[in-house]
Amino acid sequence: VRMEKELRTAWERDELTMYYQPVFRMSDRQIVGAEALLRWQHPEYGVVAPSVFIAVAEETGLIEQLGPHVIRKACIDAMRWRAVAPKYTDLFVSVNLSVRQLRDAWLPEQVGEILKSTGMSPEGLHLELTETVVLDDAIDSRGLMRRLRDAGVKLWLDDFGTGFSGLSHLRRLPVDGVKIDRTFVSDILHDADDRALTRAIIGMAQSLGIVVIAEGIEEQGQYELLRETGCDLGQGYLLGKPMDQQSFLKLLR
Ligand code: G
Ligand code: G
Ligand code: MN
Ligand code: NA
Repeated sequence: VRMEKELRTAWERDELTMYYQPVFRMSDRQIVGAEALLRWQHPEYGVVAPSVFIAVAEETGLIEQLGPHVIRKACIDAMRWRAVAPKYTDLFVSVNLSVRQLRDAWLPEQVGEILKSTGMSPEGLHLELTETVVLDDAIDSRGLMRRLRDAGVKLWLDDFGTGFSGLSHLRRLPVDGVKIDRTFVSDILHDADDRALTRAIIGMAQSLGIVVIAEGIEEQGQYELLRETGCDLGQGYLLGKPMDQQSFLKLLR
């Protein structure tokens, strides 16, 4: 209850900040975008992880206000990255969406309004959904996903492989890309099964014509193996940790 109250005022008190983790093109290691990751800098508890407060925000319905705030802020920040240099004019920003947000039938309209008012190009906004969201029967997720794509934004399937329900359902989902979960990436050099699964995901994505992103790349060897296997994009501590807007702008410069 206390956290709920505090979370309610956290946004107004500027305690919630957006961190950005750069996403790289594997072939030439150029930055092509960044994932927005929310942080709560609490005056007493210190940094509260999103795994804790996003759950609270979902249970209390606060996410319905917080969600659009996050998308808007991400678009505003991305417009600033794009102004840094000509080679960055197409940088994308990706935002994580929770289950509850996808239950909100107004989401596509809200997203449309945010794009218009911030001037962000639709294809520069990527939304990350998890398999559990997509497979939730209580939501018309496919209908919502189609409406979002009609607005021009890109949809990514996050944490792919964890809710493993077979690669085949990927074919039926209206998504533009998949993110290979970092639990597979972390053992890719030592575990033949994880390597095989990663290869299968990449092969499947290629045949469907969708983008593959590997997350959690921590070692040079993992990077090279993924690049050789045909993975398009990557992120991870090896390449860049989540950082605040100021630091991200500095990195781009
Ligand atoms: O870096 P990290 O600890 O921030 O992220 C932990 C989890 O919190 C990830 O699963 C990430 O998807 C989620 N997360 C981070 N920011 C947001 C956000 O703005 N909205 C939602 N729904 N989830 C987020
Ligand atoms: O669920 P989602 O994929 O949105 O969560 C991203 C999470 O992964 C964030 O908590 C982010 O801080 C974390 N992360 C990003 N890169 C790495 C990495 O290289 N190693 C580890 N262990 N975590 C990472
Ligand atoms: Mn994510
Ligand atoms: Na993920």
